Amino acid sequence: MELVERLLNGDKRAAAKLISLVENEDREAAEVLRELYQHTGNTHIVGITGPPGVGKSSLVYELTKVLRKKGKKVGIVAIDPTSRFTGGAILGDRIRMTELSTDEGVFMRSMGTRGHHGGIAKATTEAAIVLDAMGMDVVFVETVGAGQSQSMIWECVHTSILVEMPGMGDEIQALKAGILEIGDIFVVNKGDMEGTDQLVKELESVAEYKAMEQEWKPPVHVTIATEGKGTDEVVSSIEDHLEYLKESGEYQKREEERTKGEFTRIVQDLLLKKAFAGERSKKFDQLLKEIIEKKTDPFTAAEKLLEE
Ligand SMILES: Nc1nc2c(ncn2[C@@H]2O[C@H](COP(=O)(O)OP(=O)(O)OP(=O)(O)O)[C@@H](O)[C@H]2O)c(=O)[nH]1
Ligand SMILES: [Mg+2]
Repeated sequence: MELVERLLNGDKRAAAKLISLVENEDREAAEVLRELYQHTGNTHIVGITGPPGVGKSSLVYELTKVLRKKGKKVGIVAIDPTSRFTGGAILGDRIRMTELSTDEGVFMRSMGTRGHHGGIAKATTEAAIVLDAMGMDVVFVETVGAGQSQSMIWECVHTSILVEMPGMGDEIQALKAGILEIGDIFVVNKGDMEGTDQLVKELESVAEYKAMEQEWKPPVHVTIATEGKGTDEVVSSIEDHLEYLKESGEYQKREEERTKGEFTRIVQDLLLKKAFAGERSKKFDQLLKEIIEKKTDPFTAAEKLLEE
């Protein structure tokens, strides 16, 4: 396929087109991903998550600038769990996108998930395949952290960065309450705001706690993304983390987990498609009617649907 050829040569327009195909679940998409898969495995996938408005996009923009100075090629995917055309922050993203879009070594893209089940994981994985095949050294995946979706992203990346800002006490409570597995690097952005020191202390205690269970102790960084402050240090930690992953054998483990998640999702997708394909879609409607009329229950009906 010509598009694939062009992508493998680093053509950004081809990348944009291919991601659209994938995003729209175009018929060609599966074929494209199949072809690209063998060209993947060289990208460092870095997830950036945190509450709305903490400065994730601003931070990614600055981190990208630092990486570009080091000669690294960077892919950026902002994944919006709801509608990607709403909200003021998107406008900001757009402006930055135009600034970066003239750089041949940067590819930036927003993706919607249309509320699909597992949409974030799917979008992340598929965009990463395209950008990896394209030869990007680092791919940032920005997602808004909100409970479930926040933890899902960790399964699809090598390194995860949790961004917080001062004055978000509830978030830390949530961290302490049990989502401790997330975050290889902690960033307190908006370090120009009051409450920074307190938040750093709290995150450091979370990091200490994590260090009791694992070899890697998450570093805590303070940044002011809007002024490009503290971003060199974050980039160093991103590089350190990759080195740690590779030296400890953890990289291989994460790749296996990532692959397992990906494979599982593809099988689920396929099963779901099959459940609704052809004659089955009629059978589905018929069974649904029976469930509604209380002639059967959804558990029995589901088994019946997938029987043959
Ligand atoms: N004071 C201050 N403001 C910042 C800093 N970083 C970002 N901002 C501002 O915070 C607002 C949100 O920044 P974004 O980078 O869009 O934040 P985001 O986390 O990507 O937001 P969503 O994608 O909507 O969740 C913008 O108005 C930024 O200019 C900072 O370090 N200090
Ligand atoms: Mg953003």
